[in-house]
Amino acid sequence: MPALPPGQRARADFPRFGATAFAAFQAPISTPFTLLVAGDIEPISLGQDDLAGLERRHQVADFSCVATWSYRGLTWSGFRFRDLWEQLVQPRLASSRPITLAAFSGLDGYKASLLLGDALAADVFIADALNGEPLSSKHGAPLRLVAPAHYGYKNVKHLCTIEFWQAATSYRSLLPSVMEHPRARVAYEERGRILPGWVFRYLYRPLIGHIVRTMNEHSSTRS
Ligand SMILES: Nc1nc2c(c(=O)[nH]1)N[C@H]1C(S)=C(S)[C@@H](COP(=O)(O)O)O[C@H]1N2
Ligand SMILES: [Mo]
Repeated sequence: MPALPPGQRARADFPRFGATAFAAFQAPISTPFTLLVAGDIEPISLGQDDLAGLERRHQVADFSCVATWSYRGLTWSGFRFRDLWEQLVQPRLASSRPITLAAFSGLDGYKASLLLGDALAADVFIADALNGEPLSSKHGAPLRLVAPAHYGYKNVKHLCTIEFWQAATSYRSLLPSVMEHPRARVAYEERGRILPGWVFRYLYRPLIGHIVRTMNEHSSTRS
């Protein structure tokens, strides 16, 4: 197996992780979902049938959380974000001003953004299944963004809205801006802003145990 990206350490399990403010959130499972596409475009509401018109894809990828843990070899299934953009969004764009940013929101209120160019990479998925099973509440039901080249915090779970913005200034980060790097590429250790990437290793690593425990405490009734 290739070496892990800089500053990452392999974990033996794939924990539920994230912003502890949303730890109590329980995702709806097996209810029909809608994905709202909005921003500097005519809003579109996409249902299961609209996504089902896109080619289903599978990929195996490692997952790298900014807090320095990685879990290797997850098999995701779903749709390429690029296919959604090209087939369902781009044909409806009215303005000739280019979209530069895609902002993703989860049903729990979590948000993160990617530069549109980064989101159009072939390995950026809107996934609905993990390791052959429908996504669990723990790992992002009903849909989640999967962007393996970017830290976990860009991989929004419980995805319900995608906003396409012409200017990055339309997007306000939920995280303190020092914590949300515009690109957050794992290979370049773009963990956050202002401080060099490696500094965040030492700030985040001591928090992993507490975050995993907090998430687990809320997961006893969750699949
Ligand atoms: N909706 C939502 N998505 C989220 C988060 C969150 O708190 N809420 N946390 C992010 C972070 S920091 C990480 S590391 C991953 C964790 O994904 P996992 O719970 O499947 O391990 O989800 C990301 N996406
Ligand atoms: Mo993370």
